Amino acid sequence: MFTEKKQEIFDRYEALLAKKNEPADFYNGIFTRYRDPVLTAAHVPPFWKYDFDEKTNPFLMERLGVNAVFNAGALWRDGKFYLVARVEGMDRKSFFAVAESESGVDGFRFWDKPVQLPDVCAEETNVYDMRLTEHEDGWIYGVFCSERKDPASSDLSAAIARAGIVRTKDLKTWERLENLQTVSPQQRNVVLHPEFVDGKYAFYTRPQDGFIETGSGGGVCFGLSESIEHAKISEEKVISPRRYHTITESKNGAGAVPIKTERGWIHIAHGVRNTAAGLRYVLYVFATALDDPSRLIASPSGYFLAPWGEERVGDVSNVAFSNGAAVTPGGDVYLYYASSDTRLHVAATTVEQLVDYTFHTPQDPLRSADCVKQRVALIEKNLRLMRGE
Ligand code: BGC
Ligand code: BMA
Repeated sequence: MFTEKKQEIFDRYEALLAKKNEPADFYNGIFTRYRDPVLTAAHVPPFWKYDFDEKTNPFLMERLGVNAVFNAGALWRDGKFYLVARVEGMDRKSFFAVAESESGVDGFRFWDKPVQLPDVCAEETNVYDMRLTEHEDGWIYGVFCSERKDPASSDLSAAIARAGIVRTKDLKTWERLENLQTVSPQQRNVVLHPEFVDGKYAFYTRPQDGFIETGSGGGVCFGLSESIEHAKISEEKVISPRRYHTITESKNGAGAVPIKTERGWIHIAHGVRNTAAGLRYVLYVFATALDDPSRLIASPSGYFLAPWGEERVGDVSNVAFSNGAAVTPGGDVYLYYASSDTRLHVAATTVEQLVDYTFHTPQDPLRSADCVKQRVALIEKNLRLMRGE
């Protein structure tokens, strides 16, 4: 019974990993969605959850369950796709784990053990959302959110979020550096730019006043640091502002490491609005200049990707979130996005399509009257074409 059950657990796990993924029944010309998520709690190796010793676990119970696998940093290297996913135990704590695949859309298998970051701070309670930056200095950096309880507050859910920084050459050995220092007391969604800017390390930040509320935080910012070992930014400039009655009204934050194209750096970020049903997270795109990555040069209107169908439902429903995209030398882009803080999906596109989307999607005119004018112009053009004029 024990042996059979154990065999069944492994068979089911191997069958899941062997399952081929297919494009979903969805079209927008911008990206291809895939039918199945690329990582879920079921992709976690059984030996991370069960105790396979019949003496200590006669009922073959899960002893350390996994709740969800989502928000992942991503990298393409030497023909393979690597994800550093956020794995969340049933105890609500998350940790990082590397999964690799040949195709980028299926077959993601976790390495035998999760990442064990150097434990440098007793107060650090939770870590999540690592962005992987292959920097021109030769290191792969992981910038993630390091969270602790706010000691100054009696509210049990009051926390302080900071940007933790680690580096590695092989995703196996990780060196922990000092947390990023900024003027703002809270930082989440910090991303390291892959190139030096004026000889300095450049970061995208998201200053905020409170743990959840951005308060005076104006949006996604850009800042420079002399050092990466003691990263410190004294000036943050807003590059993608939050705006009234748009998808970024409540907050926004950098997502994937910006993608370098001939037209500019393309950023895939997230925007949040508040609703009667809670926060709604969607992904949006903007571009900054190659000669000055802090200068906004394109801002396509509205969202790029929003939760769709079953993606809408999960632990934190109505959330699409991304902190990683893998770009191949041939210009294919695999954007990894999580739905509702529960599972990880892929959207496939190309650099060429992203450039077209970014630079040819009209901007948000910010008012209904102008939006309808914008749409009627498109309709009239199409009607003329359809009439053969
Ligand atoms: C959670 C994150 C969430 C953040 C803000 C953290 O405690 O782990 O998933 O983004 O709170 O709500
Ligand atoms: C955040 C992020 C994510 C999460 C999202 C929705 O602020 O940092 O970890 O996916 O909220 O809960």
